[in-house]
Amino acid sequence: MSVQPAQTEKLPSDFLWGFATASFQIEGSTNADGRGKSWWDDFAKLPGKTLDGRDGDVATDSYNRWEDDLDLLVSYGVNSYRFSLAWSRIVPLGGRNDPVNEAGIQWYSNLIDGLLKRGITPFVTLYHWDLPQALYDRYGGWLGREIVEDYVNYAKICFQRFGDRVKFWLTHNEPWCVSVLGHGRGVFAPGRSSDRTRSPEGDSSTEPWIVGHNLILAHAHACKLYREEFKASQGGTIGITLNGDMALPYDDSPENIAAAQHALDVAIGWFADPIYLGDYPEYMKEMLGDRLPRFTPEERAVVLGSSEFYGMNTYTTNLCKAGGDDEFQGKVEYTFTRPDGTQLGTQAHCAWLQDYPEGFRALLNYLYKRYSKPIYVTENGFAVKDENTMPLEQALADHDRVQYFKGNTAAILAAVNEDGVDIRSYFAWSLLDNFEWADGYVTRFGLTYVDYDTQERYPKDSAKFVTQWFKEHVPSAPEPKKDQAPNKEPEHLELPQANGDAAETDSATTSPTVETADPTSAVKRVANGDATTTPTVRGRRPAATHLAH
Ligand code: GBH
Repeated sequence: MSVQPAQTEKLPSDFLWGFATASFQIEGSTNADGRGKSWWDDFAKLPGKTLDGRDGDVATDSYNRWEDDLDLLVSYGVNSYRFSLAWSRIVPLGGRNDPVNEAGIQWYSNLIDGLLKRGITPFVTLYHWDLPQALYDRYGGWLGREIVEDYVNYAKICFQRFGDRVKFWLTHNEPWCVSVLGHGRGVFAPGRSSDRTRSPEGDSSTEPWIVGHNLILAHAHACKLYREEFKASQGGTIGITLNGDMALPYDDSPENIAAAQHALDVAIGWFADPIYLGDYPEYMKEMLGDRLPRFTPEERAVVLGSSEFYGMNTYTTNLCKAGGDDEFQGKVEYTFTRPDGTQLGTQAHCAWLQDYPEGFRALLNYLYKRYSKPIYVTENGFAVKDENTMPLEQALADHDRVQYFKGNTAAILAAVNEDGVDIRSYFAWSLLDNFEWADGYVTRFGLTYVDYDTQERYPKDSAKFVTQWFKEHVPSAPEPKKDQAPNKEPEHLELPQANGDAAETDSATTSPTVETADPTSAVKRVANGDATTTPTVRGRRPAATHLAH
């Protein structure tokens, strides 16, 4: 104990860290084992919907390569992995009276067992944007109130079949995106919009708000079911994860200070205020009038307090100026250019993303103060400019992404230890380069490079940075007394990730020996046994592991 570094330099020992993915972005095999269509299957194939004209039929082929992917996670030494379930693999037609697909359930069951066997805690999203196509055909998907019952039925099947092993549940990923990008801007499936050059149908002035309302109700009823029927016996936790970037006023003018709050109200408060505080933000009610659905007292009772934690996906910070007529940004204009002409941070490949760790720390504080919930950071990541056109060696030396994670890990540490924010997880987006929705495969968010011609995976420098950083900052769980070797220095100890769950699988099974997928061998471990630390690990401490002020 006494040789531990000062407590302020560490995160709690039960801190979950790892990488995140989503079913449609990695699985491919869209026709395998009875999977039903999702609305992204055909949408991606329509002309002009993805930048490179490519779709999700193969993606990173993770439906076939899942064991390699899990071994990659082991080579990284993570203690958790966030992934999503494809609703249409489990209930191919989606509805509450439709057949259940045992082959789809089996595939996820194997994945979950594979994680536990490797000592990795599964963190599971029920819905990451891949709605069963049949539900859209039947009643317009999230536009129809019936979706609440169908979603709850699907959630129930997942709790019944996986809840013995899954203790961390996310209902939805980023409902703002489903509402706005799917039904307002029309850039994501189902592509609805008032813009008739984009879509033959849709009403951007009403549909996003209806969709958002139904997403909130579906989430809330799934949480209610979990708490009433599963939580006591299964002992897990459930919540929603919201996208949302920090909003700072462009300058000191009162209208721009107000604008930054309006931006937060629509980006985050739209969903978070009803769920954690009981109603939509006043600003949204004013802006939208009767286009914004209202909660009945019965609905409010289910919605308020439904999420047990704050699930946080965040990428950047916007400078906010009052004005414009974009309701999806709260009638606020975003810029990265400061009044003096300088840029807020390093520009990513996507126009909407610059690196600004101070904003990440500010947002952690804002959310903790406003919603008073433990925060699970479920996504955070960066796409290096033009990485897709670089030769492999150059792409692997992803300096800008390393800088991004250096800044944001330091921000996490400061928020926990200096600001007192209760943060319980960090998942970097993403384990792999993958299908980046409307960007196709052009924009790469992976900390592992994927060569789409061969499906080979190559760890980027950022993967080495992040894994090393968390190994140094999340203390290993205390070793049981009898096993304690008196002369070992704490930093040499690497215990298998002990989350209790692993014990539920057959511990007599021979642990697979993992040939590390990392050609540099910076991190190399043996699954579920005594982890080995290669000398290179200790020799490769990155410079900026502590807050640089
Ligand atoms: C996440 O969304 C997703 O969960 C994940 O699937 C995705 O791969 C990852 O990010 C990387 O993009 O109004 O058109 O300018 C990120 C949240 C919110 C980021 C909307 C882009 C502005 C889009 N996104 N935001 S637009």
